[in-house]
Amino acid sequence: MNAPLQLYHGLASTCSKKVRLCLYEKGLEFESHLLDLQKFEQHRPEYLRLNPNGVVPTLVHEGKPIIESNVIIEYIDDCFPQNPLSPAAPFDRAQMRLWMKFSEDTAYQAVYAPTWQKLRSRAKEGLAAKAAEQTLSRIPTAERRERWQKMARGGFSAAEIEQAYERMRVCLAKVEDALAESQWLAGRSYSLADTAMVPFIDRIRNLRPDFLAQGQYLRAQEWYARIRARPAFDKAFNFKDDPRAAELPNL
Ligand SMILES: N[C@@H](CCC(=O)N[C@@H](CS)C(=O)NCC(=O)O)C(=O)O
Repeated sequence: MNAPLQLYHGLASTCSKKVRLCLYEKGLEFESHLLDLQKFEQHRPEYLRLNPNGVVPTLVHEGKPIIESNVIIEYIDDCFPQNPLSPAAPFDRAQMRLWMKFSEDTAYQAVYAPTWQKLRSRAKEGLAAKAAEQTLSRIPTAERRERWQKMARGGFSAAEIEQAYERMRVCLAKVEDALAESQWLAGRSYSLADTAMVPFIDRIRNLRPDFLAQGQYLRAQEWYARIRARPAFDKAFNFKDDPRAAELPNL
């Protein structure tokens, strides 16, 4: 472990994609530690010492762990002045932070249930009758223990998946509306607002391509295409810079 920046992350994880996108936009090198989330590597004691919530991502900078994807991307932008990703005007910065909050409060909530459902079969070993008790006992927060317990018992209900789809439409409509004014979500340039939101729009597109078909949400689609065209996108979303990437699922 020599690089000043160490990233503990998941290949398919939206929150990890957010951080990888930020690191590549800033042109920063980092050492990768991919975790297999369906093999519950995020609950290993050595990882919990870095991230007591037992979730990815975690960035370790010069030996100090930073958790929470939105906090991490702001931290990166604060530490490394090249290619600034926060607008200069205080009002635009406030908009940027509101988008970051929305990405966590609504966009993340829109995608996690269908995402977990899709990857559930990979977790079956750890959730099988005999193993489940031990797997669940290692999960540090009640919220995640309940979620994994639900997975062990058969997954999310049709109503919960439907609620997620409703939230996806809310996200798409909000992005679409915001882009009536500008090409980017906060201010006149690409910022952490776009960085925080694009993994969720990408995931919605993956889970429900029909929501973006037939000429719907055209401004959001053009925004997504603009971000995809940036070199950082491919590096972050089709991440290959770790031998483990070949053995893990991506979405
Ligand atoms: N608020 C946290 C959420 C992190 C999170 O939920 N990470 C997911 C992957 S996107 C995870 O680690 N899931 C595995 C688990 O919950 O056991 C952040 O933004 O960093």
